Amino acid sequence: MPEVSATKTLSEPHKGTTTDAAVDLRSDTVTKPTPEMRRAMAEAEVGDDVYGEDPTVNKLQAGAAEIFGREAALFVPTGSMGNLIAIKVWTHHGNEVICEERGHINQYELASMSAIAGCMPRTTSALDGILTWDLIEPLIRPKVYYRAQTALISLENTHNMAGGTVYPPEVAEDICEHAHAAWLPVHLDGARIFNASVALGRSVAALTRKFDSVMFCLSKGLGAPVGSMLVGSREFIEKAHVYRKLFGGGMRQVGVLAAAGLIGLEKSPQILHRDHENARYLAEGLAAIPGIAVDPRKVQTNIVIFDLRGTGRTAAEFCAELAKRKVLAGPTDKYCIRMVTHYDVDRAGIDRALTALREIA
Ligand code: TLP
Repeated sequence: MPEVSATKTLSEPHKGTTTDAAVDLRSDTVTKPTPEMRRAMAEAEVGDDVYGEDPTVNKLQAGAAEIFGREAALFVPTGSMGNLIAIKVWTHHGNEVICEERGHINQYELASMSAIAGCMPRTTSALDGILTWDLIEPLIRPKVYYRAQTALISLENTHNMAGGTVYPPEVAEDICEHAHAAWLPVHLDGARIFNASVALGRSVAALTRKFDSVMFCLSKGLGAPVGSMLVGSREFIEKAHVYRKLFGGGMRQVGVLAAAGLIGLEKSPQILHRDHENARYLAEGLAAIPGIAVDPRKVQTNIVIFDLRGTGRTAAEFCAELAKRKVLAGPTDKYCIRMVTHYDVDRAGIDRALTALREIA
C-alpha cells in the first residue's frame, strides 16, 4: 500500500479529506488523533499504571465502566489482546469457543485462542454474521469426559467482515439468556459497539447489559490512536488484569494514550452517524456502477463490502488501480473489497472515491 501523507499538525483544525491527501478507506483504524487529542496527550497527568498510579488511565477506566453500567474496566493495548484476555479468563486449555466463522477472533487474531489460550474455535456461518441461539445450541458439546467442553460463546457487534452488521438487541439477549441457563458465559467483541449503538439509537449499556464481558476499541471509529477497553464485573477485571500483565500488556506512564481515549469516548459517539451516512452514500454510488454488486439497504454502519466480479477484475487489481488514484481500500477475498468510513474522510472524499471507482469499472 502506498504511503499516506495526511499528517495533521497541532495547529491545524480537524477537517477531513484534503484534496492532495489519499482517501484512506482501508479501515477506521487509520484515523489520526485530532488536535484536541494531541493537546490532551501532551498535557496528560501520568503515573506508573502497573502500580495502578496513572490518574488518566484510572479516569478512563472509571469512565468506561460508568458508560457501560459495569463495575470495572481495564485499558488494554489492542482489541486483539482484549479478546484474548477475555478468552483466557473464561476458559481452560482444551476447551472450545463458539463464534461466527468470519469473526475477528477466528480469522484475524493469528489463532491466538489456540496458540496461547489452548482453545479450539467451534464455528458456524450465519446470515450477515448474526448468530442465533438455534445456530449455537447444536454446537455445544455434550458433557462427556472424552469430548472437548464448550466454555464460551463470543459474538461480534458490529460484525466487521459481514459488512458492519448490527445484532438486533433481542437476538443478542436471547443468546445470553439461553447461554446462562446452560452455565456458559458470553463475551462480546464490541470493537465497534458504539457504531451499533448509534445505528440502533440505544445506549451501549443497554446493548451489552447481558454479556459477561465486553471488549471495545478506542482506536477505531472513536478515533484514538491506540487502545481498547475490557469491561465487566470487578472479579472479571481482576483476573483480566493478571492476564494483561502475563501477555506483556502492563504499560507504565500510559496516561498519554488514555488521554486521547477519554476524548474519543466523550466526543466521538455524537459524530459517528456521519460515518454511517457516508457509508450509505458510498454504497448507493457503488450500486449504480455496472459490474459492482452491493445492497445499500444492508449498510447499517460504517463498513461497505462490495462484489466486483461483474467488472472482470480481481479485488487486488482493482485496489491497485484505486491506489494509483490515491484511494485506498483492501480486498476481503478474490472479488470483494471492503471500504470503511471514518472521521478523516468527508463527503468530498467519498465523491473522489466514487469517481475513481467509476473510471476503473
Ligand atoms: N480489525 C481490523 C483488522 O484487524 C481486520 C480492521 O481493520 O477492521 N475485533 C474486531 C471486530 C476488529 O475489527 C478488530 C480490528 C479487532 C477486534 C482487533 O483490534 P486491534 O487491531 O486493536 O487488535
